[in-house]
Amino acid sequence: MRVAIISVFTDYHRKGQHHRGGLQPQIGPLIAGLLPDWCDVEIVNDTWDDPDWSKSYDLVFLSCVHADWDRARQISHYYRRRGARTVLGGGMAGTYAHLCAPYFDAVVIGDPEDTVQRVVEDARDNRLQPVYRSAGYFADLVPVPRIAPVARKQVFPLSVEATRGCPYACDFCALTAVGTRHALRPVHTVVRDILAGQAALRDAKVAGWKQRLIVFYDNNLAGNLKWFRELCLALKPLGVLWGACLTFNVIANRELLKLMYDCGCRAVFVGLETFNPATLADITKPQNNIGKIAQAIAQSRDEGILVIAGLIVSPIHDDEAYIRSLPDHLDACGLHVPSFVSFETPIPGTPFFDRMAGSERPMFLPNANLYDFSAYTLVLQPQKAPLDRFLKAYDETMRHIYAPSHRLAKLADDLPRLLRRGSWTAAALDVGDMWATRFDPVPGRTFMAGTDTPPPETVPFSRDDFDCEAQQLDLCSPTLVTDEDGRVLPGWRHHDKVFNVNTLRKTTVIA
Ligand code: B12
Ligand code: SF4
Repeated sequence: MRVAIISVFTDYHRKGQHHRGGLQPQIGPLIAGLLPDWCDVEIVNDTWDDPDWSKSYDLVFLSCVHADWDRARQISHYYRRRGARTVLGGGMAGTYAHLCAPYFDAVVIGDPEDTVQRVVEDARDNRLQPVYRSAGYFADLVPVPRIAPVARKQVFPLSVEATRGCPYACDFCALTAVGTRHALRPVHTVVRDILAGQAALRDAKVAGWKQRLIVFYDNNLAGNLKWFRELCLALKPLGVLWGACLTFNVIANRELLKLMYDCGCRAVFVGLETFNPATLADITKPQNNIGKIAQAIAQSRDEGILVIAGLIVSPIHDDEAYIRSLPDHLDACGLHVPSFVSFETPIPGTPFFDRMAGSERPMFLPNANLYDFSAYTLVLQPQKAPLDRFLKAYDETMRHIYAPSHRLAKLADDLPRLLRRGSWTAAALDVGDMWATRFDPVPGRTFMAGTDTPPPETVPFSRDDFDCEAQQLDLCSPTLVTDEDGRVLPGWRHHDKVFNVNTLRKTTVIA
């Protein structure tokens, strides 16, 4: 059976470019590892390459974030017309299965470990079901991911996922939409995957330094500190260097930073989010502490670990003055340049989305399309500034933060500290990050939902691909989330939780 696993992507900078940065979607290698030998498997990361439109498949698995869903349903239609059956999984599929069902032969709700095998067998036996629901996380079913097929299409090919979910429940996070859960894999199975990954990369003749550099793809690798310490100690004898996403409390803990460096950590991504206490209180992120950001960044760098961080701008609590003060805050805390400053975005299904949708006053901008929910287009009406002034302040501040001179100033501050500690890898990552991180929007971008530049990516349909004009119009028109008054359309008001804390079979699995 010819099977494709496609991670769908639309460029949120609206240039229609591929994203060939350090982070690449890992659902392909994971599903490929779950598929039986009788499947002829192809992994397509749309981030890196377009799908091969000349090919046909028997079964296509698709994965997408919300903003890429229109492209996912178009790709689904394209391959269905060429004989494939298609299956969507991921957060949008799990929470809005009723909206997804018309465009895919099947929808998977939840984890792939206990569903993919059933899907593929049912597809082979011509009895594919419309919905597959995972019964929970089965750590013992997690396969060694098949990274070899995408090894040459990732800057850092040794990618590992050691946990699932996150113990926190930040109000705006896509994980909170599917339901808070946190599961840990026995550490020895994580080591198994690293060794197997290194062997696969050796066979694929991938450069030696890439075989030592691990990117952990967990949402929060240090959600359980006891387990995290155990993992660090297990990594030490492997002589690997690694980076991961984790939370602020970790970089605020100097002893832990020392252990992490000693065990190979060289870079962490932390969602610093905001310098505005009102926004921090609103997003329910108690692990962040604005007063300690400067100290945490300084001690991380002094211990040889590069902090890469993202910020959000809140349309609810931030005003023009705050947005314009961001460069000063960033310089004062020593971060200087974040990897992104995006708009706090109510991803459909999150508590934040429900709160905004439930407001008596329309909180959203009119005619917001689902593709606008990428976090790089404003979808909410600013509450503390007129819309045009809010967006002007954002645009001007972004130009300031990402100016070449500012990026160089960051390096001038970081590199001596990192190199004093002998952390050459962190220094090199910093240089690479500052080279790649920039703000140069395409002409005509408004950053405003309903009027912003549409995604230029296309699927090469022909007229024969549609039964009628109505079908073509439906598939080729963007999916609206709000009406002309900025109210959320009825289809978006109802959504499901994938994981219910009260009914979870297993939330934590420890060795
Ligand atoms: C790689 C990555 C990216 C890449 C590629 C994204 C892409 N579109 O392909 C880049 C760097 C481009 C990116 C950008 C952004 N990202 Co991003 N990214 C990730 C990251 C780190 C890894 C994804 C991954 O491979 N995970 C491992 C795989 C195995 O798991 P998974 O994809 O989560 O899927 C699980 C389930 O959903 C399910 N599943 C998923 N698909 C399918 C399909 C089938 C068939 C089945 C059966 C199951 C299934 O199985 C998995 C296990 O349960 C995640 C965080 C994370 N750890 O997951 C964030 C994450 C996906 N990103 C997120 C965000 C917010 C962003 C940004 C807005 C950040 C920013 N401000 O810049 C942007 C914009 C994204 C956009 N297009 O709108 C959010 C979710 C967004 C959403 N709408 O759902 C996440 C979850 C981070 C977070 N905790 O907030 N990102
Ligand atoms: S800590 Fe990060 S991953 Fe966890 S719920 Fe909050 S935003 Fe999401």
